[in-house]
Formats: sequence, structure tokens, C-alpha cells
Amino acid sequence: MILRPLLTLGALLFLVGCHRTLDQGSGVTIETDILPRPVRTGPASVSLKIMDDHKKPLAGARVELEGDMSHPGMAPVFGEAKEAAPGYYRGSLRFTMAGDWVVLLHLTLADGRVLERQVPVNGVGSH
Ligand SMILES: [Cu+2]
Repeated sequence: MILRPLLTLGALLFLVGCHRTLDQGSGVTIETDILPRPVRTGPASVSLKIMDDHKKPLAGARVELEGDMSHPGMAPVFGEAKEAAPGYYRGSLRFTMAGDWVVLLHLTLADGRVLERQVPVNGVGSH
């Protein structure tokens, strides 16, 4: 199986890179960019580029954003990313507390496929 090392490498790049690329085998690649960098409490802009397995932009997706922290008693935050150009989506989330977050991307593609991806956002700073 050649897929496994590729996925591992992908996960590694994903952790260290600012421009994050995820491909978990569905054939859909999502690049996520969260600004400002470093992320601080308050509003953050979340940009996504969604591509098929030929790196062609996937237009017409519905993208819901959810931000979670791991500790109990913490309410998630929600947002929606709107399509700014075919395959490019932009939205915002408000990080309400400093610390480690995970941004969940809930995607419904134009063809009806439903995907979920996780983007760790560690070390959100306080103002
Ligand atoms: Cu918290």
C-alpha cells in the first residue's frame, strides 16, 4: 500500500504548514487558511479552496464552520463560508477563548456528497 505513507506525510505537512492541505482519500483536497496568523481570540477569517482529484476547483459547495475546544463546558462557535469564486470559500469564526481549538469543516458538495474535515488550530493567543 502506497497510500499510507502519503497520508502520513500529508498529516505531517498539515501539522507544520501554515497553508494546510488535507486529503483523506475521498479524492477531495481542501486547502485551509486561517487569519490572522498567529490566530488570536476574536474574529478570524477562514478561507478554503476545495478541489477534486484533478485539482479542479469544486464550485457550489455548502460549507459550515464549527470551532470546538476540547475541555468540557465550552460552547462551540459556528460560521458559514460563502463561495467567493468557483471553488473558493470564505467565512469567519469568532474564537472566544485562548488555547487549542479544532475547526470542523462540514461540507456538502454540489453533487450531494457530505464530507467533514478537521483543522487543528492550536495555541490561539489572547489579546
Ligand atoms: Cu475554552
